[in-house]
Amino acid sequence: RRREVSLRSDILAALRSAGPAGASGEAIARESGVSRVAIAKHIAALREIGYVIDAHPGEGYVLTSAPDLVIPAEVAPLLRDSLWVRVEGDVTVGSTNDEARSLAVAGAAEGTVVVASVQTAGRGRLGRQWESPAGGAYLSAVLRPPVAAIELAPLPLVIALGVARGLESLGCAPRLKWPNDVELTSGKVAGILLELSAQADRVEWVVAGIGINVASQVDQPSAGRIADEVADVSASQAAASVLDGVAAAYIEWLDGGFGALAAEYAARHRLEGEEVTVRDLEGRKVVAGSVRGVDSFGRLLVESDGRTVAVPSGDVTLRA
Ligand code: BT5
Repeated sequence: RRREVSLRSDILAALRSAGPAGASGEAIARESGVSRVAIAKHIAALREIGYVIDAHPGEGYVLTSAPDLVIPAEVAPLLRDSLWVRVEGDVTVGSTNDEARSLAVAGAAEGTVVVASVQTAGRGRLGRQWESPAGGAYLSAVLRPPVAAIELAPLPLVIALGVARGLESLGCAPRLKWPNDVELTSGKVAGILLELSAQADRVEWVVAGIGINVASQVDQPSAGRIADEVADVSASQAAASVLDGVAAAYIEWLDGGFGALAAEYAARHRLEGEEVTVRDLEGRKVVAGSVRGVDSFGRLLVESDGRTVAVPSGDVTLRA
């Protein structure tokens, strides 16, 4: 399967570098060490998912147009960080988190990623729905942090910061809303869903799911998208940039704890000084007051009646 992904990305690279001159099936076959029949089979599969590949007798294959797909063959060659060891996925997937979870349970290594262009059953937290139309990037990464479950508390913030770094490398100016919302001026541009399995003293796996609105039209009043801020960002490039941002933030957190990232998180935190109400995930009010930052454990500091409360998790709303 991994061989298939790299073969398909080799074929796309050969077609792209040949341009209008075209690349012969024979030359591609020779270079990638497979048969011409295998190349023809992959060309047919690429056509099926929207690549327009002309075949000119005597000259070979010419790629005349390519869809902007978030598939392994497009994303894998763009990834820079060595954390990413394996890329799975397809044009359309139910939920990349479900796929990544199955891979994790089956023993997939840290750094395995599942990518998709469309999800038919994209999930948010607490059984909420994540709208996942074409034009977005849907990603789930298998992580195996060598820590106890209790140490995972700041991980949502670490992932959010990594997503923000990736978006910055694309030219966006993201803001963070504790704990793990990533916003642009137009609204929420990315959602993060962490799922995990742990023993008391040891985390077995974490699946970090990330949905990014690249150029997608989402039917949500509070949704933003990259295309409103930066022109001509491909969904596959957005996927790779975000994954590389996440890898770097994750490694820095493993090495230095959230303390090493706290200042960078704070600099992008848009709740600083705001009057907020924090509720737990069942909707019960935890505290209301003004935000005084995020501590080195990733807890939100809220000043209320002259004392400061450190909140480990919850949902924040701004008070009018
Ligand atoms: C999240 O949930 O923000 C986490 C979303 C994680 C999605 C990724 S995609 C890859 C991976 N595979 C999955 O199946 N999931 C992950 P939450 O904080 O509960 O926010 C969900 C709420 O955001 C919904 O109830 C809507 O109000 C809103 N929403 C839904 N789709 C949206 C979108 N595309 N953009 C912005 N907001 C959206």
